[in-house]
Amino acid sequence: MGIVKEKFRSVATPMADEVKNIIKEHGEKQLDTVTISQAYGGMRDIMSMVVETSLLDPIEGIRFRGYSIPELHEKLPRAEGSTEPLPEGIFYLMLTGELPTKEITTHLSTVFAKRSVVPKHVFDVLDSLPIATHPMTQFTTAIMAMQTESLFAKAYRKGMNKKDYWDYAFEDSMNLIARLPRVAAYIYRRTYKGGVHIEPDHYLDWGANFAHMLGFEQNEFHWLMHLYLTIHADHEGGNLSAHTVHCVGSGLSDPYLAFAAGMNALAGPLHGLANQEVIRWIQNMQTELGGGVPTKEQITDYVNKTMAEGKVIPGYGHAVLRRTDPRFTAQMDFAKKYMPHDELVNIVWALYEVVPEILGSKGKIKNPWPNVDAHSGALLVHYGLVENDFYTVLFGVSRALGVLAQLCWSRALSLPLERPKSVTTAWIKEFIATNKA
Ligand code: HAX
Repeated sequence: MGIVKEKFRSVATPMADEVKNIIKEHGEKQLDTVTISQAYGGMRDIMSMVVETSLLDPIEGIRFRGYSIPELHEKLPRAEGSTEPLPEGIFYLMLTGELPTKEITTHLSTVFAKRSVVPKHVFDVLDSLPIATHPMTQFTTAIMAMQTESLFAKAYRKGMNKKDYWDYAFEDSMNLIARLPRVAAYIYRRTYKGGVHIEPDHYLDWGANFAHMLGFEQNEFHWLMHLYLTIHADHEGGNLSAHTVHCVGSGLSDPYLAFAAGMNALAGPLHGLANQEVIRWIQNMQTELGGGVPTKEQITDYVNKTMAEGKVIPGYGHAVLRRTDPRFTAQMDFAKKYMPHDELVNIVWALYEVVPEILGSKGKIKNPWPNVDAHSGALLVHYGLVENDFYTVLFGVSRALGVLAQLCWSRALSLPLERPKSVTTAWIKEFIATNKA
């Protein structure tokens, strides 16, 4: 170990123990408006942001502008023949607060199609990356390359009135949403399909055209995309990707820069990358057990082994939710309708019967129930989208709908630069000592 690294290790290791003790002994002490444990603990439960698009209840789950997922399943317009809501509809709802008519979602599909041309240099930048580059890295790189198109940045440079921020944020957001499926499909085809690309079909809606450009033509897969792109769109403002977009956008970085930052956040395995991790974890379990749907005992052993190795069980747990994620249930309902006998789907269901009890018995995990990522991969594998490294890109395309709708609101409401207060551990120790005195 180099001398600087050794020095760092020698100060950081004991401090990690010291911090654990501070939290254990003084965690509930109030530091100004929050407790010591909240200041160290990822700011859980601190109500300090206003975000219009959706609201998360720990028990009920997400509501988009007041509507739960089952309600939206009923009320949002659908494509002809589809059983699932159109993602254009949830975007309109989050942006305006009102449920759209079918005419409005059709209008939005057309608007997105018209705005969907991606400049050639974005593809050139992608083509310059090694094929093995993770698709999320390709995705954020492409979004950054597209920033040359930002109307917000151009207008700011010319000298823009504050009152016009929302207008340019809106134009950039619409263009980004329109172009992301093309970019994501390009990444998929260059990475896994030998660079054989598929031209868009502008007669299709936004989600179905995305499925088409990926290379999936079955109606059922198009409907799955409608569902997938709708339910992944937003999860109130504090989740890591939404919060990152909000935070970066608050400095008036344009929507391309802010969204790319959020996508880097989504690429973390405790957040959006969990969807790829779930499938890998299940497939490793199957390899170890020699295939088939595992028994309750086998699942228990595999969960215990994973945790003994100091790893998390992907797809389980949540920072806010305290029950089964309704986004998990929505996907389960889809699977019951279209693929009840699929083996991987049945493994996901077997895990759902067993894992919460095991995690609950550990005593420290606040939410032992499955989240959105526990189910999504199995549905994609069923239709042949087996390249799990790509799954978080699908999530990212959907997440654009929520975070960019909110970015328009943030500029319309003139929300200021985000700048919370931080303190040091030395400051906290002094605070505790002074408080005792
Ligand atoms: N497996 C094993 N241990 C878990 C766990 C899981 N699924 N979930 C929580 N824990 C552990 C935590 O690591 C923590 O351990 P330490 O005290 O040793 O640090 C302890 O239980 C308490 O954690 P918590 O308060 O219950 O959960 P957090 O709010 O800190 O974390 C996470 C929430 C989602 C990050 C966590 O549950 C997790 O790591 N889950 C697995 C990864 C995952 O599925 N992420 C996707 C979440 C949904 C999402 O954002 N999708 O994009």
